[in-house]
Amino acid sequence: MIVAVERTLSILKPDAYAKGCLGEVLRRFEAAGLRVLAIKSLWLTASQAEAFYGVHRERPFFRDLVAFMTSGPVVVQVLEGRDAVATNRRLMGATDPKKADTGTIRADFGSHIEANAVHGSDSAQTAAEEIAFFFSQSELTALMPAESGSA
Ligand code: 3AN
Repeated sequence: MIVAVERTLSILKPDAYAKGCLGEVLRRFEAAGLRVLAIKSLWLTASQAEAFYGVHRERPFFRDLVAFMTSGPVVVQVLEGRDAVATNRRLMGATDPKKADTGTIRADFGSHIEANAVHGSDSAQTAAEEIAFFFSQSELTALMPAESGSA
């Protein structure tokens, strides 16, 4: 099987931030071989949350989702590694924490389908769009070694 080194966008949601499990969740990413390429904390505005979850605009839970995502600070990070999109989704578990496999992040730290601790891109294409939503090109290259020969 061919596995690709790729990037994915991960969000530690307001419930995870409030619970104080940020370190443990990041530890799980790293233990699974995902490197944190860029990371920052922020408090989403309603228009940012609406734009980020725009694909769900017509869903009945959209207003509640936006309210929840703007209820406190979040941490957003770009994870890089082999098969990063699938690896992250495997670590997260199912959207509904009650249906998530034992030992997954959502099973351990999620409360219900809305307050489910983490977000992860669902495809490489979505990941590229979601990464660009939160991170500028210079933020993504900040951890690259300086060009050889430069002072
Ligand atoms: P996932 O985050 O697992 O890819 P999506 O993309 O289907 O799930 O849903 C995006 C977010 O919308 C979920 N993380 C969850 O917070 C919320 N959500 C999804 N389905 C429901 C639902 N039936 N009721 C309330 N919130 C939902």
